[in-house]
Amino acid sequence: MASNGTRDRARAWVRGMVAAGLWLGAAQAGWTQAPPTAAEAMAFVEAAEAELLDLWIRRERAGWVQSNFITMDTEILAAQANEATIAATMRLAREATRFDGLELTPEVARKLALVKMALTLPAPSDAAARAELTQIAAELEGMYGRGKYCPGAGSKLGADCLDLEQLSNRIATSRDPEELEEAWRGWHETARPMREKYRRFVELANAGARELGFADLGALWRSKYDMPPDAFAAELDRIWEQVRPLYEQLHCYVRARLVETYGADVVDPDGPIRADLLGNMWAQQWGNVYDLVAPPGVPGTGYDLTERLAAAGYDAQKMVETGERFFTSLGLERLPETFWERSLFVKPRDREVVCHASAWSVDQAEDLRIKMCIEVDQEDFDVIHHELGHNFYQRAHNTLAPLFRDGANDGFHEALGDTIALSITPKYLEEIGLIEAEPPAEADLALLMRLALDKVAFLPFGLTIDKWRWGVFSGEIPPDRYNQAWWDLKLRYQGVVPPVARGEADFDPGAKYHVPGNTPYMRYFLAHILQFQFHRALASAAGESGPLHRASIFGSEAAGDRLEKMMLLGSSRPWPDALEVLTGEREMDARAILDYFAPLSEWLARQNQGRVCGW
Ligand code: X8Z
Ligand code: ZN
Repeated sequence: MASNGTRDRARAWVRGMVAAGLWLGAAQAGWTQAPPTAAEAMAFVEAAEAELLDLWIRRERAGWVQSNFITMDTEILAAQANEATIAATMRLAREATRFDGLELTPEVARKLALVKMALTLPAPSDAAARAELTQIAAELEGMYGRGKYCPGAGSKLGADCLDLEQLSNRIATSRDPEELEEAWRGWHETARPMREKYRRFVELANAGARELGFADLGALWRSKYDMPPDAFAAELDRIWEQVRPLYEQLHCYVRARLVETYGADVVDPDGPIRADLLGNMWAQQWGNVYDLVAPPGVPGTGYDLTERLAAAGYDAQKMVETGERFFTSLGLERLPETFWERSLFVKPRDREVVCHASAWSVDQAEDLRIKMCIEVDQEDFDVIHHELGHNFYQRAHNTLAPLFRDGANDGFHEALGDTIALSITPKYLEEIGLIEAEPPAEADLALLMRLALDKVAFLPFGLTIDKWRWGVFSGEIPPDRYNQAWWDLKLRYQGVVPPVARGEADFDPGAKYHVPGNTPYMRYFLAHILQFQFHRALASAAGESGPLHRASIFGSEAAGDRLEKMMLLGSSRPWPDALEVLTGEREMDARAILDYFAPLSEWLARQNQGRVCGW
């Protein structure tokens, strides 16, 4: 019998192995058997893929029903399906370490690596803790989807309770600072009850990440980019520094114009901008205030796409059909009939749904759908192309082995549809009869400004969400500083401030879908850089030689071929390979977006002469 000391040491060793994710128990680990072989690794991967595929499909079905019909029961069912997937993936990730150091084919090696970082939400192996975590995750998403603000007596927002779509419409169109402030505050109040749940969520998810051998959940998220996690973080900072001067010029100009509209009492001419004045609930895209900041003294774009869509009698269905037609014009197959039967295009009146737009590949093969509460406006016309981009990408990579049914990285997936939307140029709108004639060359500035308000303004926003989450996951941002740290980041990167005082009873991060929805966000920052690289390459493949903001790849099978070749790689290769197939380049590079906006950038610098920019 072993002495107490020996037993303690043995227990400590086992605990260490468990913590490092290396302890499988003697039988499972094949302790008593010969060392693992490459053939076993291949068999393991094959079995793992079959098991995961089945679990993913169950999870997608439960998730689809949950988001389309928010009730207590659907939340529980979705949580259970999620839990089963997480438990199996955690087990497979640990088992995969058995083959570490073996000489394997690149395909098997990549699949083993992908299994180890497949989860966005890892969970502790303790069954009760895992169930608690998935239940919280489902509840948080449900709380977001159900969120409503009920104004008090005498409110400018009226007497009825308002959902996010209604409040967002106020933020987009109202020019009354009091009304804007109330719509902003009202929505942000809905997130307060999420705070404690989120704190617990972080605790449990981190425990799961540690069981997989990661320092915390943020480290797991950063490991998915075919480079060391620290190198990825450094890459983001490098790209941000490339685009920061352009953003600061835009901020400076927009601020000056907002002072003209609202006065120096509302907008500090030298300071940050109030976040509710920029036309979007999160100040993430500013296109809705184009009318306030349009370049003066030069021809405008000559059209307002929202008005044109309405005037031409577009409804949700026609907007999606038009989007699909863009993709088929590139030579891609039409979406299956089931897409039209099973998608959700319009917000139902009789039940609660998660309106935040998403694209689904329910059976991980042909059953593609989008879920969206479409409104007939320019923003949703863009979002439709974004979501369809996911579906077309999914259909292409769903022909691969299950572990490769994904984007080259998540930024690629987010960039694809946006790339197509960059081709919604005047030339294209004329072609499909939404405008009568292309505006003259002098309207370029207006066109570039309209797009910069969405794409350039987004860049610092895209960075801050996960800068915040990475800090939260690592513990650098403790729960009693959640909200303060959030606004510190918004101020530093975006130069925006909340319209009303905030405190630690608030939980403003929860007012943005991806936080309660646990969707990593750096993908959108990457996408905003990549889509300009993609657009430049595809426009060239399509033989477009003019300025890129006038180029459209509509109807170009050459561009479609190039795109499809990239999509068909799924996640089977490191992303630089996929980037090379599409663009001939192997690095993410902000030059493309900077070149695209170069004429605007020069103009902004001239306008801002004599102004003190920054905040
Ligand atoms: O969440 C989305 C898509 C769904 S994947 C609608 N986007 C980000 C957001 O809305 O915050 C697209 C752009 C950024
Ligand atoms: Zn997306």
